[in-house]
Amino acid sequence: MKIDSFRTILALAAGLLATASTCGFSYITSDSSGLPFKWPPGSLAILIKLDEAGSSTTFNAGAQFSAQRWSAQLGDLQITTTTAAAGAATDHNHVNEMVFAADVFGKKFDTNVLAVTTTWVLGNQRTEGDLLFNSAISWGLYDGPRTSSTVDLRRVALHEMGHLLGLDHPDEAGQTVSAIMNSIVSSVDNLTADDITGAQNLYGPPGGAPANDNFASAVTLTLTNNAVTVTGTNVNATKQTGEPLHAGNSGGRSVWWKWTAPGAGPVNLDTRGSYFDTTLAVYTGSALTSLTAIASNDDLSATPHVQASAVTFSAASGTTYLIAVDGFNNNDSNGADTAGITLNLAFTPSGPTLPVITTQPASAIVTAGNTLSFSVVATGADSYQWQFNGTNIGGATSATYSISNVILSQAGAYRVTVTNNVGSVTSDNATLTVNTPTPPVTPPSSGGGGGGAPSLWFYGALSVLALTRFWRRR
Ligand SMILES: [Ca+2]
Ligand SMILES: [Ca+2]
Ligand SMILES: [Ca+2]
Ligand SMILES: [Ca+2]
Ligand SMILES: [Zn+2]
Repeated sequence: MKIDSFRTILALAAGLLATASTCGFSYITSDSSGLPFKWPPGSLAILIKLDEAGSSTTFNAGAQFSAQRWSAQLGDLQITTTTAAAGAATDHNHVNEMVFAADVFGKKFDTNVLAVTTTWVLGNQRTEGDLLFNSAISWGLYDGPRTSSTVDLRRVALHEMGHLLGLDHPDEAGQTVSAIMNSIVSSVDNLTADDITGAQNLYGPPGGAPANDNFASAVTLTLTNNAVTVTGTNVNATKQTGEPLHAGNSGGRSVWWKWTAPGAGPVNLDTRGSYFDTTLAVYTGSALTSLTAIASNDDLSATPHVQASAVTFSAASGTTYLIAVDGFNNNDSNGADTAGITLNLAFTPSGPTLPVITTQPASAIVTAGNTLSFSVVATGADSYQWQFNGTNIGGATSATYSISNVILSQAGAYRVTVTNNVGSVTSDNATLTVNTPTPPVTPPSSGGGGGGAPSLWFYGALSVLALTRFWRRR
């Protein structure tokens, strides 16, 4: 059990209202795994018991408002609330309660403490939290600058719910940011960008599955100086039919990256910095159901227990590696663990390497008669050859290929092969779409007549993306 306090020291409040300049969120972490404690996906139910039966106070509604503000920012967790007449909370009864209390389950509130959140955990998983608001404080409900007469319950509820979610005090972690999660109540009356980023690292942003949920949507890793660190999330990700078990674990919420080795040499790949118990696996192959396993890992260390994953493998020049990151699934009915991912890849080429395309050519839509250019950015490139529908284009041997006075027949797939003395790599296809004026269509006939033909057509300005057309009849 961890007891956490929210202190009020008015004399210091103004000096702490610095503008956010760095990300300062921090977490309540497990001593054994170092990972944040968090709730599994789904609903986090809080029983709010702040208003006396028959009283006219509206603290329950204020706390519900705060719960809604958090829920609106989260991807796979929603705080749900029910209310009941004011009463005591019970420690370790598997009900998350929010109450006014004269003490913390028999222990006195420390001096100046407004509220306390007590929590229980099992492994990395939070199982209960009670939010105890000091009944000796004069509480109110208001926005804006805090006053000396009453303390706004809504902002304190936001703060304590942040603890329930897993956030700690950034100011006590040595950071200077504007945050509802700072340890001293201030004029901050709503969630700040820092609070939201901190919570979304644990529960993901609102929305559906991440863009790289499916194997076919693996995101390409682009290395700089032979290394890259990317971030992502497996919140709301899924497992596809036929998908292999990554690191031998059932998982269930995988996301994918891919990387084409520009040369031969050892690769170090890990998920250090992720916010949950990951699994990691590397494959070759083009179809999800017929992949060849190259390397996989669940926990990179048993003692000390590090639940991030790490693999090393020997890359072959020109081979594309598919990288899956999933959450460890301990089959407790909550599915695979989820949260923000950090993926680190470092490559040590043992010899010269192929060119590396760092910016792929982009698809374009143009109107006939206009000019367009396709460009590629590649490191280690000696020469370029552009292709149209798979056939070399004469003279198109620079990093940029321009077409002036585009005609309809030039619509199609463009790509570029980039070559050096080790070999060649070919870019992704970029699609050229050519717009032309739409031919006239027969307008609706009037009355019972025999199809009145249009007398006059006007074509509005043709732009790259929009075609505006007007017509009228005599
Ligand atoms: Ca309880
Ligand atoms: Ca997936
Ligand atoms: Ca793990
Ligand atoms: Ca689990
Ligand atoms: Zn606090």
